[in-house]
Amino acid sequence: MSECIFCKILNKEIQSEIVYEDQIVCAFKDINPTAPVHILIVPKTHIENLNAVQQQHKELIGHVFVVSKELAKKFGIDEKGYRIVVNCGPDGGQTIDHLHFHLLGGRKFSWPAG
Ligand code: IU
Repeated sequence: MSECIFCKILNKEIQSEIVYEDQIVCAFKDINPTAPVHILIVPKTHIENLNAVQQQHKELIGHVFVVSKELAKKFGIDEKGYRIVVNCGPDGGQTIDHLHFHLLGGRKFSWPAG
């Protein structure tokens, strides 16, 4: 049994507020939202982070972005805009070692990132 907390969420061993799911990804509300809309889009395959992405994952990564824009529309943030964030490694702010994409919206974000 995987010790990865996101694998446990995907396997429904840990409860989460799932907003979308298919054979490739699962999307659920972040438990500690930093924006009015804060959804995590998580590949069902356990990939540690962006450094572990391989050629074979190209379709999966593309699928994540198609799902992201559909969720942006569903949650009403597509017109004003939104941000997709992938944190990688300690300096990137990654805290969960299972590749995930933050979909953030509902407020204005600053740039450059802090
Ligand atoms: P990060 O990019 O690895 O830092 O993001 C991990 C996110 O996972 C972070 O925003 C947490 O609030 C979120 N999260 C969650 O939604 N549910 C959980 O059970 C745990 C973390 I642990």
